[in-house]
Amino acid sequence: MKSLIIGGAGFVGAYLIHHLKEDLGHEVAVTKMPTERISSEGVEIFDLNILVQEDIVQLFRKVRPDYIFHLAAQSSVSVSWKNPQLTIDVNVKGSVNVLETLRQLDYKPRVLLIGSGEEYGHICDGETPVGEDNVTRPGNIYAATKACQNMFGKIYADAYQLDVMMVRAFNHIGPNQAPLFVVADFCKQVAEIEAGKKEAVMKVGNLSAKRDFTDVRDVVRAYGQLIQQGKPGETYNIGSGHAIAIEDILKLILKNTTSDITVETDPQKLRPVDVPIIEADITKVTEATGWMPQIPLEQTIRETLDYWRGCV
Ligand code: A2R
Ligand code: GDD
Repeated sequence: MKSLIIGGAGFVGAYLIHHLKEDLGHEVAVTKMPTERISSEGVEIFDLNILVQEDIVQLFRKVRPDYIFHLAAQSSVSVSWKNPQLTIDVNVKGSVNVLETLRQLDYKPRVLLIGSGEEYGHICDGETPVGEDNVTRPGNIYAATKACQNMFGKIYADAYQLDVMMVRAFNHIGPNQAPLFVVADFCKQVAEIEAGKKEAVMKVGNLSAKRDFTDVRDVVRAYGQLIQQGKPGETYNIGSGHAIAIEDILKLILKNTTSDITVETDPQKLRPVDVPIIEADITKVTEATGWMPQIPLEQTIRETLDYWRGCV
């Protein structure tokens, strides 16, 4: 089997490359932005900006993958508030470029579009854990772009009989994630404090939000199963099924250090809107594939902290 990962130089890409090559024995091709580097051996690497549709057409004709994982995105909620245009360009126009290219092909790959648990947004009382058929009420620009991508995926799958499946991935974490995201951010700060490179003050944003965290290695296993067993036009939640307050995430991280750290809110880290809770109902993916997350949150946090201790 030949897999193509679009946007393979990011956080998830590295884990997905490893899973597809080592666990599933796939031949793997990946795309990266011209400015990025990928260190994986034994994969074909192509430069691709998904805003240039003609380049996607040429790439798909050349690689002819059986499976396509569309990971490329502006992936940060916080950046989406600061740069809505870029987020909309990459996440909406870029995804439509991919779908338009699929429509024109003379072969039919199976495709996974990576969306987000953020698409559900303002979840009402009684709606958690949230299932795929729940109304989506995006609460930020990133979430709205991913909800659009989901709708376009469904429209193209139905209208042109494309084998396109959509996932809504909830928060995924692990070593090597950019410190734009909460667990990597907090772990990096602890490592810097321990190394004497930062005063013992942890700068935080909104600690009351509850989010659903899964280890990135579990997430890529779900992608590997869904690309084979998912049903075209369907959406699947991927998460742990349990939301945890960011305050409790912070406590779990601080349990792993002997440094005496005080916690301070940084107003710059607060968002114009931060929905109170996002928690996944994962029944559908479990029934479709048998997938369940396996790696405990405490282990992921320990390994992420150790990763940052090795970096600072
Ligand atoms: O922005 P960069 O230079 O870091 O590159 C990112 C890449 N990307 C693009 N690729 C092709 N054409 C574009 N116009 C374009 N803009 C950005 O997509 C990066 O290498 C990759 C996304 O990786 P990360 O930001 O590390 O996201 P992560 O955590 O791997 O998430 C994968 C997917 C995304 O669709 C998220 O929205 C979703 O899972 O949660
Ligand atoms: N980044 C960050 N930094 N977030 C903080 C901080 C901080 O210092 N303090 C509190 N938070 C809160 C945020 O306000 C949010 O409620 C929560 O921690 C998680 O924030 P992020 O880790 O930045 O992730 P996200 O939920 O906005 O988005 C991630 O998960 C989505 C799926 O739910 C990303 O991985 C998206 O790409 C993904 O789609």
